[in-house]
Amino acid sequence: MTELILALDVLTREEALEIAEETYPYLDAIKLGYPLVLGAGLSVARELSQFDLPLIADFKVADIPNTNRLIAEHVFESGFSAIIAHGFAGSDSLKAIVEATENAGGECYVVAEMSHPGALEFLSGETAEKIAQMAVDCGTDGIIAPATRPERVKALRSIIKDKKILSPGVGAQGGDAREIAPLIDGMIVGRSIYNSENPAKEAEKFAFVRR
Ligand code: NUP
Repeated sequence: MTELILALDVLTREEALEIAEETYPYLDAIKLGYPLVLGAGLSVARELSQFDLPLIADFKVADIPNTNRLIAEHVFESGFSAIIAHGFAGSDSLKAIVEATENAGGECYVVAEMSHPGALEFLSGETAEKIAQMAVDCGTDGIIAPATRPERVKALRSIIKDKKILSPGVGAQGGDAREIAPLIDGMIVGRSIYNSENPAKEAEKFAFVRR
């Protein structure tokens, strides 16, 4: 079954807790990124841990190895169970995160190809495939690949095989949940759920599609 991951990109602690409270029965994980953490502080992760779901830190970490390690250690100490890194900084930078991830017993995902149109300018095609291969070689848990381009997800799957593909871009960015669900391990959905009139009902719909 494809997991449903809520991208909780609201800007305040109150909204985050409210949406999480409404939707958590339908979710397999919650992904937090800069919008919420900059708005509410990193401590919001501890507060969200009350819903007993894995928390993914989408900080797309892309620095030198030492800084990457410091960031990853801090992320895992703050209550997250997974971290998302960029791959373009190179294998030494990625290995530093993988090491910190293993020490913390967490998971690490690498962005192979992004879901928005501009991704095609730099981070797609052969580069994305090289990043996917690096994700395998460095021992990560999987990659992030675009729900907006199912044919690219299939190409990347042939490289990463049984590692996980988490895929954003469904709904607000135009990706189709039914088409992408069978190709991936986790469907990341943000605005279609948290901006809807009834987030719980919307989350339930996505939870149904992913089966
Ligand atoms: O390639 C990516 N595309 C993408 O949308 C990599 C990501 N991490 N994301 C994130 O997924 C994005 O930052 C947002 O948190 C979520 C998609 O949200 P939405 O388009 O469903 O609102």
